[in-house]
Amino acid sequence: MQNQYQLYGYWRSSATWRVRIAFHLKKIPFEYIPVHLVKSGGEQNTAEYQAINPMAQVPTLIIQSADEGRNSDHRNSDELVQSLTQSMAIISYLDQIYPDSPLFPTDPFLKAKAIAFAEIINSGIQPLQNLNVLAKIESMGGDRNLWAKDVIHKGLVALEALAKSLNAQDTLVGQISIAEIFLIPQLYNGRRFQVDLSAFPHLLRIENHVKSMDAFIKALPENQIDAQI
Ligand SMILES: N[C@@H](CCC(=O)N[C@@H](CS)C(=O)NCC(=O)O)C(=O)O
Repeated sequence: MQNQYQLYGYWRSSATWRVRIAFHLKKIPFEYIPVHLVKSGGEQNTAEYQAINPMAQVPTLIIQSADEGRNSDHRNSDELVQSLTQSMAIISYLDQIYPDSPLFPTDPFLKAKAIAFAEIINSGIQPLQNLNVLAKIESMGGDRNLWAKDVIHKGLVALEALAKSLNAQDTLVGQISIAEIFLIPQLYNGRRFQVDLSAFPHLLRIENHVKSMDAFIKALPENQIDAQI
């Protein structure tokens, strides 16, 4: 089976960034297709894009496979074209298809802790500071930057407590996992919204450990073809 991957994303999207890290950790080739989230009201809001992602969000992964016999979104002769949304689902898929460099610990308890850590970000922080939420806060007369700073700070407090409880050293659970994949983009957003990160020594130690790794460098926003620095 020969898979070809197209990743629809945006350079500064933290959810896309997670998937880029996973691709690079696993050394899987992929094509990156920029979706500009801001220009002209946001390309994610076009009918064409919403046909592949009805939530009007990035990332979306398109999988072109020469394999036969699977459910597909549509079929071109002997080629299957499938799509996936949600960074956690995409990363979990890649991890099962490419089991080298596993991104989930095998120990059930540590696996659950790594997922909990990632989910604090995935469901407890990022959705509250997403672009469309900040625009809504602003349209209701609120201060978008203060709001984002507050929700990120609250989540990072919980992440630091979780890391401390595991006596985390260079990684959360003793290996690179979804915990680091979700953490690094969230710390970037913390800095963007002026959260004081000095109160989170365990998180900074983990960041310091992974930030010089090739996969994490390649996945950085500023290293993407659509980066606007
Ligand atoms: N839970 C989703 C989150 C996706 C998401 O929120 N994407 C943001 C960028 S990080 C987005 O596309 N925002 C567009 C908008 O708010 O209009 C995932 O992990 O893939």
